[in-house]
Parts: sequence; structure tokens; C-alpha cells
Amino acid sequence: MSDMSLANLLKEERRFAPPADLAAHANVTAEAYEQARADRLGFWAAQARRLTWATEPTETLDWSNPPFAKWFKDGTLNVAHNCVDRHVEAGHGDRVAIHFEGEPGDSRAITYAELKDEVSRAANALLHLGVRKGDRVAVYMPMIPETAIAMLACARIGAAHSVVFGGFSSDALATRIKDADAKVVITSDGGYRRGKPSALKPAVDEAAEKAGTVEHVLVVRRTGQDIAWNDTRDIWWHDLVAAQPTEHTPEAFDAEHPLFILYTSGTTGKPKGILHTSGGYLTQTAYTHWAVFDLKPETDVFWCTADVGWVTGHSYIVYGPLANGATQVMYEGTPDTPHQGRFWEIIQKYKVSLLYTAPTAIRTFMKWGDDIPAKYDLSSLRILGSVGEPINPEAWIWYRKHIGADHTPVVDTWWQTETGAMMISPLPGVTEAKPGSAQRPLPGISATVVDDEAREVPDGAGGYLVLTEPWPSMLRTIWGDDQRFKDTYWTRFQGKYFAGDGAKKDDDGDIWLLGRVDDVMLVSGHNISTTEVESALVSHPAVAEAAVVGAADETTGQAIVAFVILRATASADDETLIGTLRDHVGATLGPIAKPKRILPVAELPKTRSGKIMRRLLRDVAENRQLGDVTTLTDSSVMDLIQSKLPAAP
Ligand code: 6R9
Repeated sequence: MSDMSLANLLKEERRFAPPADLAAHANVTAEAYEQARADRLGFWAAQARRLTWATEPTETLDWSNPPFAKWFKDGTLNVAHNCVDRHVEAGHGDRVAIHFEGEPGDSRAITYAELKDEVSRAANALLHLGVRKGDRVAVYMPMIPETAIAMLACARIGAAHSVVFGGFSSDALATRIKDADAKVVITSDGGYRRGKPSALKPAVDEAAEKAGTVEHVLVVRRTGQDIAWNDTRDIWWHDLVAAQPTEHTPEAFDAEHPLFILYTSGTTGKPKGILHTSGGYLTQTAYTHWAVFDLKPETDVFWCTADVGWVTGHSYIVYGPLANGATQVMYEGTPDTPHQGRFWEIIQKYKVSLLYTAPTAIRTFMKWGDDIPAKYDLSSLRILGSVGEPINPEAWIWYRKHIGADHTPVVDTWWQTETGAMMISPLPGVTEAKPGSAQRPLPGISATVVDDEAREVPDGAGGYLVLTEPWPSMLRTIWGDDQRFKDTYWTRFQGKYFAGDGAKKDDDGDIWLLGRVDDVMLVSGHNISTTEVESALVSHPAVAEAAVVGAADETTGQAIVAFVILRATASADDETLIGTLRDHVGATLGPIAKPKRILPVAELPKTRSGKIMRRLLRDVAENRQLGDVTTLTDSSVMDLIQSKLPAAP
């Protein structure tokens, strides 16, 4: 960014202190920041003791060969033992680990004792198929308990899993199988989505053909739909796994043993296989889940609505909650099947106390209307989390008010596939919350905002988010490409991790995320953040969602073009509305941020993990042929948007 004027357009004055009852019994107090500041490595060494080690580590961090970190390198542990067996050994075998809720309404409760048996059986099954320590296994599954069981079974025998989101195509799956050289794929016939069985196995058949590395396909029967069968390669889970003994002795692996590879698509080029290892990853996922959700494993019911195919599902459905012995809900389907109150019905049914979801979902609920959650008893909720995108202050307020009874803290957690676990977030018993800000690096984490020359910006200024010290759950490399790992993250600002996000510090030094730097707009020489203009639009009662892009403009360099989804209560035919919205943005952020064009649309293009794809909207705004749409949830959205567009003025 050539100038740093983007900062502090948005003024957000609302503040929310932690509820007194929560603060009085909170797992983490303000002292944690002090302790970690005084001795960062000592702090993480203490957190590592949450885990059960076969050999206790004596060295916390080896950073002798940056950016290749080794955490707890002389320690050994088994990740699955930490997530399952040790809770049974501690007498919690009867505690429910997973309350599974299928989309058609079937449900299943799995205790820690049952989970231990299932994971052990699945581990024996993988061994039977010839999977060994150090191998890779691809997992292409719907949101069912067997997905978590498969991942833990891999961890138990020291094979790295590579989970590929079930919505990806056979091509995407094939590329990932091939890149990781996976010899076994675990899948299912299909899963339930929007009231219908959707198929998974045909994509695996095609991908296995293309990749050429696959020896076996282990298939869970979920829907019972007809599938093609290859007798020499395919085997049913219920035939193989059910026949295995429940005895399996977990072996201890090095702390730096690979745990999983997870691919991120990014905007260009071949997907990056983000590699995570064992001890540091599990330490930070367990600590952050316990600290940020103030987890009380005996009484809380946690629900993370992400798909296990994303990092949020890896860290906060599988590893963090299970390492902590938590009880959680796992839901298979979509929020509006069979009706738009499904999430709230699930919270009421299981008395969910800790909810973790994404801004895209929250804005959708806002659009559907306040009356829907109002019909359910949500009084069990005590903390609400957000992740995935910047949360607009108005969406934050709505979440707290309509879901959290105007009482529960909202924790906006910033992190990435690459960081493995939460990095910047309020602490619910400590932080005076500011709607829309992730606020402060967690204890033990070092993050700041720098300018083009890698200089830390003063409070009140903006620039790029960087991480200045290694952290336990950091990616270790890009699978098979150390050079790309260095180039992508460690070269832009020497010695610092470049996250790719724009950010600003407010006058208190709190951090506000401003969106991906590729999305920042340059208007008449001013850097303007897409996030801030979107938040200004969403703060108008007529707007539920907004996506803003900079389109090439002869006079101003770029001009702001906004795509808005109106709330059910507003009308796109209201001729004065567009002018009102422009003025509203002008009044909120200043005249420079007034969109040149505002276009009401019915949907916005989103990635499959729910992030707005501004790149495609830029193509539309600049009357260009659309770029790659393969990562879109629904590519017909773009046809719809284009057909509604008036010609550019
Ligand atoms: C966990 C996850 C990472 C990118 C990240 C940023 C955006 C995530 C955010 C947020 C603002 C938050 N992001 N959480 N932006 N506030 N609380 O989403 O991982 O899929 O790898 O995406 O998501 O842009 O760089 P991943």
C-alpha cells in the first residue's frame, strides 16, 4: 500500500464488558498476557503440559533454521491417545464426545469409550490395508462421525490425513490425492444435503483413476444410494472396520511427526498443501479452545458449525475439543433444511452453550429475520464465536442481541489454515469487546501491523498484518515445496510471517482486520478497505450483506462498486434507496468512500467455505470475462448477477 490513509475511517464506539459471572469463573484472566509476555516459551511449555506425553519435551522451540520451526522436538506423544484414550483412562468414558445430528433428523450420541473403540477399530483397518506410519490417506467425506474417526485413526497409526472438502470436484480431489501421493481414500456413498442424498463415491472413482496412486477405497454407507463398485479396490467400512478388534496400542511419535496436510486454494496457482505436525498443533488448538471458549468440559456443550473439510473443522471439531475432553454437536446439513430455524432447534435440543460459526452464516440469519431465532430457547448459550471473514459490526451486534440474549460475549477469532489455531481474539472473561475487531493477539502470540517498509505502524494507522514470532501450531512448510513456503509467507517482510491480510491498529492498539490485501481499493490515491465500506453498508437497516470491489476508473484510478443483498423488509424497487445508501456510506466513512455504483443482487459469489469472492465481482464491475469459478459454491450465482446488471455508465 503506497499510503496508509485507509486507517480509521470506521468509528465504532460501542463497548461490551465481559459479564461479571463469566469473568468471575473464567479459565483465563488478564494475568495470562503478563505471564506470556514475561516468558513466551515458558508459557507455551506450560500449555504443552495439557497434553499427555510419552516422553516429556525438554526443548520448547528450535528456531535455529528459520522459517522451519521445531516445537517440543524431543517430546513424543500419540495425538489420538490424547484426544480419546486418556479421557477414558481418566474415568470420563461415559461422557458424550459427539452428539451427531443428521440432516434427515437421525441422531447418534457417541461417548468417549465408544469413540475409543471405533478409532481403534479403524486404526486396525487401515493397518490391514497396508497403511503405515508416514503414509498419506485422503479423506473425502460428508459431516458424519466416521470422518472424525477416520482422521483420528490416521493420527493413531502415524499416517497423515489429507481431508478434501466433500463439495470439491473429482479434479480437485485428484490433484490433491496426487500431490500428497495418497494410497488410500476414505469416503462414503454420499451424504444428505438440502433434503436429498448427494453423491461422493463417483468423484472418488474418477479421481482415483486420474491420480493413479490409490490402492484402496474405504467406503462408509451413509445414504444407501446406488454406487459403482470396484471389487479389487473398494471395501465397505462396515465390513472391514466392524470386523476389527477394539484393541490397538497407540505408538508414540515425535512431536514434529506430520499430522495432516490441508490444501488451501488461494487466488492463483496450484493449491498449497499446508503441513501441520503433532505436538505444537495439538498444544495450541487445545489451549485456544479452552481459553477462548472458556471451556468447562463437564458442563459445556460446544458446537462448531464448520465443515471438517476446512481448517476450522480440523482444529475446532476434531483436535481442540477432543483433546480437551469436550462434549460437542456435529451437524451434517445446511442451516435451512428442512426450515430456517434448524440451527436454533439444534441449540435448543442439545442445550449448546458455546457456538462457533461464520459471518456469512450470521448475515444470512439476519436476512431471514429476527423472528426465526426468537421462536427457540437459546438460553443455554454463554459464548458466541465468529471466524472466517471480518465480522461487520452490525452483524456482531445482531449475533449478540438475537442469539446471545444481549448478554453473551462475542469472540471474533482471526486465524488461517496456515496458523493452525486461533491467533488474535478477545478473551471472553477479560476483554472489553469492540464489535468488528479481533482486538489482541492471544497470550503467547506476537502479531502486529507494519507498513511497506516492514516498520510497525503507530496506533491509529493501518498496513499489513504480520506475525513476528513463531507459534506452536504454525504450518511447517508447503508439502513438497519448501521454497514456495519461504516465498509466500516469509519474503515480503524479512523474518516476519506475512498473512496476506490488511489490518489497522486503533487508538488503543487493538487490531481490526480489513480483508485480503488483494482486495484493498485505491481511490484517488487513498487506500480504502473493502471491509470498512461493506460494514458501513451493512449498518444500514435495509442491507443484509454487501460485497465491495474497486473497478478501474479513468478519473479516480479505481471506483467503488458495491453489490448489496437487501433485507426482507427493504425493496429493490425503491428508487431513492440507492441514493440513501450512498449518502449513508458517505456519512459513516467520509465522502471518499461513497460507492460510485450500488447494485442490489439476490446472492453473492462465495467460496465453498463462505468467503466472498470479490475477484469475480471485479470482473463483473469491469465488464470482463469471468475468471476461474470452480471454487464457487454455486456458479449460477454469477449468471444471475450478470443478467441483472445494467450496462456500465
Ligand atoms: C480459519 C480460516 C484465512 C483467512 C484470513 C482472513 C480471513 C479468518 C477472520 C478473518 C477477519 C476474522 N479470516 N478469520 N478475517 N476476521 N476473524 O478461516 O482459515 O480458510 O485459511 O482463511 O480468512 O482473510 O487470512 P482460512
